[in-house]
Amino acid sequence: MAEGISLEELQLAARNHGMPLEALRYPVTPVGLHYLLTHYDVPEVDAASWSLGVHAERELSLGLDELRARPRVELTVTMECAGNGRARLDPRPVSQPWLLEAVGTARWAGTPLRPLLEEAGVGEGVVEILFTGVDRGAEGGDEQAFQRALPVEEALRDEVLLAYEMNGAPLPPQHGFPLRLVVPGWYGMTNVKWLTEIEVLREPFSGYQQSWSYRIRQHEDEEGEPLSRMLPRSLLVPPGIPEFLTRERLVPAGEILVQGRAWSGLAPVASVEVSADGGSSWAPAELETEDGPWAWRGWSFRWQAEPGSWVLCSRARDEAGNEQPLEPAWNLGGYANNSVQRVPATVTG
Ligand SMILES: Nc1nc2c(c(=O)[nH]1)N[C@H]1C(S)=C(S)[C@@H](COP(=O)(O)O)O[C@H]1N2
Ligand SMILES: [Mo]
Repeated sequence: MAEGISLEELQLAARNHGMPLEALRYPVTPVGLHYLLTHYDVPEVDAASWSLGVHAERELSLGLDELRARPRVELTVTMECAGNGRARLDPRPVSQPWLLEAVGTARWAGTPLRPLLEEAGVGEGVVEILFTGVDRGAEGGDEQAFQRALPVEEALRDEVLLAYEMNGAPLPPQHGFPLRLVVPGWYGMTNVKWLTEIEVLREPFSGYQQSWSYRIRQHEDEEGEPLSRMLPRSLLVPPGIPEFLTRERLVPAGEILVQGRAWSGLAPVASVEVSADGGSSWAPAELETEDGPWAWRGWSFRWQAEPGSWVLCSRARDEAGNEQPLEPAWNLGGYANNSVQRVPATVTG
């Protein structure tokens, strides 16, 4: 039997909240319901004295007004923490103990990164672009700023944004005010909040969040594979009403419209299937129209709920043929557990 959640994990969980699954109803997650993950503290940033430094062939420094005066792009983007699903692994990797709710979709507005990098001149031999946040903390025994690098060809993709607005308002403090990176399709850690420096690198970045964290590996002495794009996942709005403590569902018998959303950072969602018997038998759900290539896709399923005990599940497959597994694959950091959601429900006659 897995060990209980420690007070240290609870301390992280109380700071970094998830999106309640009933908020899957909204195609764009209201800001306060979007999940939140901050490794250190939410920093205090004074927009008037803040600037973005770009260190490439040329050195640029831009204030918020200068960034806002550049071409503006809006994108609906689903973001999921790479640790989503971690708390279900056994043994449980000790970190933020997400169950399933570390996801949200926002309407991000900002200016594309690529023209700015081109103006600064990326130069020969550059392999990665490094992004540094204002926030600092200690992790793995070292004091550091939150930093992540992207391969240069990924950083130059058209959809990568320097975002200053979320859902039509300036970024709130907890989501990265005044500026954050948004890399559609990639797991959450890529989207550096409170962004203040961008730097070209001729060697791969070896900082903590790159060479130690966010890698799939079985042992500490293994280099492992870096995490990048979100694996396919589908979640459903738990139907009926919850029992307070267990959150198991009580559902009246009859036709129930089960609704959910599905996404994959690897390819468009191709199909979603639903099971009411814990994954023994599956039937196709109906897909809604999509809101661009980077947003989750709504789906629905008409369930003829008969009295008894059921376990509702849904699973997504993407156009590249990636499908959610029924059982999780364990790794040291507890990343990318996209195994299917299980929602126990009692149907009453
Ligand atoms: N500067 C900075 N950026 C950060 C983080 C952080 O702690 N500091 N957390 C990352 C992680 S792990 C995730 S999952 C996302 C969460 O974004 P959100 O809190 O806006 O949902 O931000 C990423 N960007
Ligand atoms: Mo994350």
